[in-house]
Amino acid sequence: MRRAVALAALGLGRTSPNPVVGCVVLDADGEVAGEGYHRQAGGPHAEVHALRAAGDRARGGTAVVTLEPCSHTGRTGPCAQALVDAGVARVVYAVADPTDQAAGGAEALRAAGVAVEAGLLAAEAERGNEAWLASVRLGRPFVLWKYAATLDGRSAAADGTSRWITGPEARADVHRLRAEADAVLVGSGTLRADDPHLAVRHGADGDVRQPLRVVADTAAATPPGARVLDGAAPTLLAVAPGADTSRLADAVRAGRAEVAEVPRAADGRGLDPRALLAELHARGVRSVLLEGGPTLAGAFWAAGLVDKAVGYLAPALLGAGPAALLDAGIDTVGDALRLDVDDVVRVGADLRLTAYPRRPAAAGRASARSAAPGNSTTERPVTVPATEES
Ligand code: AOF
Ligand code: ZN
Repeated sequence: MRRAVALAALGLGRTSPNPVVGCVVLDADGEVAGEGYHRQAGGPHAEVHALRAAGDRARGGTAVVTLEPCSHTGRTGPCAQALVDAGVARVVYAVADPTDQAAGGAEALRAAGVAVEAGLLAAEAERGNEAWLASVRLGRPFVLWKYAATLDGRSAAADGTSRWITGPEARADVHRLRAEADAVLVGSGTLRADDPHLAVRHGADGDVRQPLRVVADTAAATPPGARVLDGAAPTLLAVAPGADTSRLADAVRAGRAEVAEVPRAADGRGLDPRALLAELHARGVRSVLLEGGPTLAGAFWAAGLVDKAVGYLAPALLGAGPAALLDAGIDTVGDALRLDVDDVVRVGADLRLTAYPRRPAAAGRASARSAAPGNSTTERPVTVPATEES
């Protein structure tokens, strides 16, 4: 199962709106006969890849899958039936399928005489599929807030400069987060200050799937020359209803950006974060990397819409300049948003801290908790390995 979870992770960022799934088929002697993972939505499911690789050796064997095999005919046939047809004697899966559409695979397998076991390494498999599981349970994309700050919590200096607070290793790590996300989101303030590109750097093999670049651009003020409008990756500009989009017309006409109207927040400041997530969800986005800036992040935290936080902390001090997070609707320390630290590692000269909100969104709180198992059940010690992460 651990191998199946690792296989599933190879699909991160490529399978939306579908889950990441890994599968290992063992032959009747318990030897690995075939492996597979879900590579892209609409393509064969993990079980089908693994069964194909195993061929006749699947007969009398065991299929180990990170997610309950599906029982529906969607874009591909039911995996439960494919497992039965291949003569698999036993199926071990980690996490039950939470969708109405595909659930019921375990029952179908049992009815066909296959031995079925559920829950093996469920916490690890849940973690590996946390974005998709949360999106199914919450009905909106999973939101990962990423920030970089100095040890005194500042993301820019007093003069507004913010480039390269963290080192190259941390920045490379951010590209990994981007590649795993369906969409990368920034506010118009960050766009104006940093003119970020938001695309994923191509690796040596050039095999990279670009996330949707999204700008919360309330007033449609993105300059025509902004780097996000370069066509290197799809771009969505979310604007308030009735905003004057004439500045964006050229980019839209050239197919370098799309514009979507999203309702304003109730307080009139910026767009409604929940409505923005709904717009993205409707476009197939199941995970969002919220990259900044502090105002937009504050609005998401205030709305209880952040599911996970990754902070890159540089061993540097500024003493003045904006904080990594601005107004999140908190006036008194008793109302502080508390998080549970999942892990802390060194990344180059910097620290990377991963944490889950202890009290997630009021709506769907229980679901959000169960989507992040480390958050509730498994307390993990905080360790800071001396070795650098590559
Ligand atoms: C996958 N990959 O490896 C498994 C899935 O859109 P469809 O017809 O491919 O069906 C998608 C559903 O099938 C998905 O939401 C999940 O419930 C189930 N299992 N899906 O994309 C896989 N095993
Ligand atoms: Zn399937």
